[in-house]
Amino acid sequence: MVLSPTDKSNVKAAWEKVGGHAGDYGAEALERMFLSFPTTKTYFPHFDLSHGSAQVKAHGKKVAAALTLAVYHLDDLPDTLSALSDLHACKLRVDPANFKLLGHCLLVTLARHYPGDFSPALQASLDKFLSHVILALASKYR
Ligand code: HEG
Repeated sequence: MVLSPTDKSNVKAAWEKVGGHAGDYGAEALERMFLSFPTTKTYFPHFDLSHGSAQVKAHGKKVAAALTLAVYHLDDLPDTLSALSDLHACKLRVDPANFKLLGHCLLVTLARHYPGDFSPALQASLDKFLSHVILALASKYR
């Protein structure tokens, strides 16, 4: 599975539209993940996970910043996300199955905020992008 030139331009255009909302959408995706897939909460025992939590907002910004970096390094994702993969694999010990759950929640969040843009073709491009990010994040697990 490779990102075609169309996928790349779809992803870049969508992320440009997200612009300064990236942190908020990251936090919304996290809230959706915690509510829809409660086992993911076990990795955040030290967080206040209630609606509007400052910790979730701050974490949403960090996740969004990593995704922004990824959008600018679409041809180089494993290297770009190598340290983050190492952190999740060796230190945080997050089961990589959880990455898909957050990816799903990110898609739902974008679909909700951009219903007019969210064509099946854009969904496919974003889904491919997130799959590549997830693959890169999982790379240090073996
Ligand atoms: Mg992870 C920390 C990105 C999925 C659990 N995550 C982080 C950090 C980033 C990040 C940028 C901060 C790293 C740092 O402080 O240097 N996470 C990230 C991405 C994705 C992801 C891009 C998937 C798209 N993370 C993820 C999932 C879980 C998880 C699915 C668990 C269900 N992340 C996790 C935890 C921390 C981070 C527990 C540490 C939080 C803290 O204590 O501040």
